[in-house]
Amino acid sequence: MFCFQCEQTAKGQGCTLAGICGKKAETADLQDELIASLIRIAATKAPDDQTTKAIIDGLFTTITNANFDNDSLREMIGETSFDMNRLWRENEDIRSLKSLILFGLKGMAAYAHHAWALGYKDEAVNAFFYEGLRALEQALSSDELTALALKTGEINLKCMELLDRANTETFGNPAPATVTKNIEAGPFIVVTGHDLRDLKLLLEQTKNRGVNVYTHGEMLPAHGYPELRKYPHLKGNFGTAWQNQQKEFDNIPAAILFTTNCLMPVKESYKDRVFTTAVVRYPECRHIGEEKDFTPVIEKALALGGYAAERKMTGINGGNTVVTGFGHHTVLSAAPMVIEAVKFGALKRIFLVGGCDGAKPGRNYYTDFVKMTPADTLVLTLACGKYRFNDLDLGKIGDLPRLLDMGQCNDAYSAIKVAVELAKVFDCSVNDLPLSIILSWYEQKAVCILLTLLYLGIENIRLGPSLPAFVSPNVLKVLVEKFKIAPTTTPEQDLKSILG
Ligand code: SF4
Ligand code: SF3
Repeated sequence: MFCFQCEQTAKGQGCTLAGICGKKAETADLQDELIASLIRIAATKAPDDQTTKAIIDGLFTTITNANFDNDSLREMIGETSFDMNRLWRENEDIRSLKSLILFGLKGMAAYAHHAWALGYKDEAVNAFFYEGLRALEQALSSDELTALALKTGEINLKCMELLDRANTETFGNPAPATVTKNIEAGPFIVVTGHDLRDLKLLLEQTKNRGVNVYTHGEMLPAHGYPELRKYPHLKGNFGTAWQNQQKEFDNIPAAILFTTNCLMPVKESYKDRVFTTAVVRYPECRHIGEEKDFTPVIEKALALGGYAAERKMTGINGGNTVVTGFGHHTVLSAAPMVIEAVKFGALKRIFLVGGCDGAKPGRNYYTDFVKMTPADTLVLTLACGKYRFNDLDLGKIGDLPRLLDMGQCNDAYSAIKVAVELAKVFDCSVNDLPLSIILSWYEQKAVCILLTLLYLGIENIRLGPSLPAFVSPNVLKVLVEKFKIAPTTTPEQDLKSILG
């Protein structure tokens, strides 16, 4: 096996014997074979809905922490004519650029999958899956591949916009919501991942069943959407970020439904209560198919019975509630206030501290960074990295909370929209705004988002906690020279250089 697609890759170089994520060598090889078969499909088949969906779901399946089940992978693999090892042994710059494209496609496939589930598709997005995959087996120059990597970012912007439209037209515009970390007595289901449609279906099916539903991880922003928050049995948010699940799910008296990554190797103490759906699979864990009949999940929750009494729970900093629901609609409606605050000096800078959380040490950077931001600054956040600090009370500027959770990783679209609108108001470019972007990356969705930011020409992004192993020294040189990307250092040093 060879895999270096995520941030926790072995020795910062590549997993070769087994994945640090728990992925076995055989699974990694099967995932590569699946990608090879998708490349062939892209090169030989005429695009139609069925083929496109197979490509999207195939790519999404190979994302970090989603599918550990060899049997299901074997079922998805078609004919191949390309060996992925050829790519892994390529000249390091070509390999680096093709990896950026492939991993970006994987991340984008996740977003296309969620939009598709709600009936939203986009021709340009769909066509690019074919174009991008075909490029992986073609002899292209560094310049051609760099252009294609940026095009991946361009198309991903369309894809995130599509998903934003799908989510907001289906579930309404998110509005601020204060969400409890406490768990009430009685049966409950914890639902995690990014798929809002799965949550909606589960909420419908648990109506009047005496089962409460709690979000986990990237499902937290669901509490902001009117068509989801209207269910009284959608109670609160369980636990913290994905990398703590083996501890937090240990012996949990509830059923857990995974709608997407990040799934960690499932421990015996809760294996019987983990359910997967869509592209997530784990050997021996029950899978809910496309009919989305969640009866087994509900029955499991009822049988386990939940806690006997209410459990007071907190986030990692001891806070008892978290706030979410600051999508572009809400933030832009507060724009006049933000503009006033900037003009009168009450607001000096906006930080976007967003991205994935992860298991490797060094991620306290993000907690410390947010804690150190001065009182006359705003902190926008999104994705699962926010669990490092989202239970902190940062106070307010006027009526606006200083910490604004914009949603899931795909809601990077919201952040981009807000930045572009502010730039218009101040009649400057996004790079001239008092805005600093501090990204944390872990898996491939962060890759497609980074490519989108680069496509938009956004400079001075700080990227951590470490740089991707698949970025070769020459490619890094381009990123640094052209986009002024910088690795994160220490919170003190980075804040000092940003604030001057
Ligand atoms: Fe290693 Fe990450 Fe690949 Fe897992 S997904 S095998 S940890 S690089
Ligand atoms: Fe998190 Fe896995 Fe990336 Fe959607 S859930 S951001 S890591």
